[in-house]
Amino acid sequence: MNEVQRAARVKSKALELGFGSCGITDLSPTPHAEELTDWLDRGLAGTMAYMHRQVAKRLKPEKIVPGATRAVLLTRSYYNPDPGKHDRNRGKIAKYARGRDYHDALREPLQQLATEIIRLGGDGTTARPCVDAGPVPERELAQRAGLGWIGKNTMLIDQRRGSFFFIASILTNADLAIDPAFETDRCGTCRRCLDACPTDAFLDERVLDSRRCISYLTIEYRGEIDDALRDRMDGWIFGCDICQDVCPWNHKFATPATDPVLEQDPALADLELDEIMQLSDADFDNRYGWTALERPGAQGMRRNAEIAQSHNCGRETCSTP
Ligand code: B12
Ligand code: SF4
Ligand code: SF4
Repeated sequence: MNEVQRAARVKSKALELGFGSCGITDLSPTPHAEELTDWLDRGLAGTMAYMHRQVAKRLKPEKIVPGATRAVLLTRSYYNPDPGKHDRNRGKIAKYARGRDYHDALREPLQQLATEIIRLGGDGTTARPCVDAGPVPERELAQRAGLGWIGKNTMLIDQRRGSFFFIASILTNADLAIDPAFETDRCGTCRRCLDACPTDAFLDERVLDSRRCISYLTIEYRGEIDDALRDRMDGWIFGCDICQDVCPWNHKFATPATDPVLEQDPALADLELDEIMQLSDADFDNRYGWTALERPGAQGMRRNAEIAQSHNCGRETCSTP
């Protein structure tokens, strides 16, 4: 079997395992080193110290797994429409977090694909799966592997499916043919995402100040949130989907996922604020420990719920009645 045939087998196995798309690229240094180092130097990663620690590997992805020469990039949709009008006694949860934690859910299908790559590669083949854990520059490698372009909202967008999907990767030394990069920018003159962000977190097209992003504030940031931002958090208590919800590519092409691996619980689309504020740490863990809400934990979610309860932004773009 040659490298082209092996790559074709890997892709058909990926689709069989429920991934929405699969592309292959090499691990040469990023051509966007400046974007990453500028972003870090300007402090736009906020308190995410791991982004600073991982910089050498993100710039040179060949350093992540010794001997690896290829990255197999995969996407998996989690899109499900929101449940109608938002009730201001409830806090909104981003679509990706309305089910089992995706790090756990995707482990099994990724491991199965890694096993297939090892089988196809033969003796001495290694294959290490990763999803949003570790220094893999996932969006950039996915764009290089032909899976989509980087939108002005910094998301990887697939012209057939929009952007509501996870990206995962497998780094391997198997000899696999690589795909052409997706070079076209399909955002055109649109700037809906930039205009819709309630906290003005985009400093420019494709430049996000995490310190202003609701996703960062509700999930990653541990301290007190500035008054100026609290009033603009639009009822979100975990993550934020606004810059994807307004994107025409999602309007046209995002279709509900029917994936048993990422099955969603509609009750997790929004949570009663009073209830979150009253839950003990142990009750919170029992109820939500299996979801991505575990990252901010009970304490972080109580803080977020309290902010949502006092929410009164009055902005035109605010979707909370
Ligand atoms: C840190 C991080 C965050 C931070 C910072 C986000 C950011 N925009 O950088 C915070 C906490 C804010 C965040 C929020 C979210 N995140 Co996040 N996050 C990450 C993480 C761990 C690293 C991203 C990163 O490297 N940022 C640094 C900046 C500088 O990199 P970048 O914007 O990706 O830009 C790179 C390339 O795009 C390229 N580049 C820059 N300009 C250009 C221009 C062109 C033309 C090209 C080709 C390339 C290019 O160079 C950069 C350097 O590599 C990745 C997982 C991973 N391991 O990579 C997930 C990841 C990006 N997040 C993801 C998701 C789902 C989200 C949220 C939607 C969650 C939510 N609903 O709340 C939001 C979206 C907010 C947004 N608009 O980005 C998904 C994105 C899937 C997709 N379709 O793109 C990822 C890939 C996780 C995953 N495995 O699925 N996230
Ligand atoms: S996720 Fe929300 S807060 Fe963050 S950049 Fe997008 S619209 Fe702005
Ligand atoms: S909303 Fe418009 S500018 Fe933003 S990512 Fe989508 S197409 Fe691009």
